[in-house]
Amino acid sequence: MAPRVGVIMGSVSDWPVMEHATLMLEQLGVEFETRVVSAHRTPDLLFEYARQASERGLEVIIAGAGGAAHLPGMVASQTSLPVLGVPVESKALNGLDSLLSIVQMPGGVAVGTLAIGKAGAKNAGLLAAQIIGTHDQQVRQAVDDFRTEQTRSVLDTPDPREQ
Ligand code: RP5
Repeated sequence: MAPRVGVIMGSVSDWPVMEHATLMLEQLGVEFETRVVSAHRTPDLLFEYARQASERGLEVIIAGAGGAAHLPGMVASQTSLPVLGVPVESKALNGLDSLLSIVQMPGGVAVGTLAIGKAGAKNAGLLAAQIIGTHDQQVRQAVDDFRTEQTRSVLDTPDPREQ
């Protein structure tokens, strides 16, 4: 099946975080591709990837980056597909720099910014599936089933000492 979600990241060093987006997509049965695309080190590739994304059949792009995290915003400038930005923890500032770089977009070019790190990557996968679920009943059902199971697992172990 052709990928429906592009999971891209500024460096291979982002993979341990961004992998959590792909694990969620896998769990929900959404096809995806993964690529290293750097705003600073491979700017031509960034433009090519973003401009071709829609015609290649992608429906959502998840972009993770750390530090001076320009990748999500620059991708969003080149495509009207929804772009979900994941701030990756940086060594110097723990990801606060990444978060602010991604979230503070100028009005008129939208990036949906998630939480810093693993939770953000996981939720980016989930949100991508929810976006696709607006027009794909099977994916919507997979999201609903995931949430039902999540609720059940919390209710089944109400005592934290029994975890
Ligand atoms: C960013 O710089 C990447 O997204 C990564 O989070 C950060 C550090 O990259 P490496 O020096 O580890 O390749 O562009």
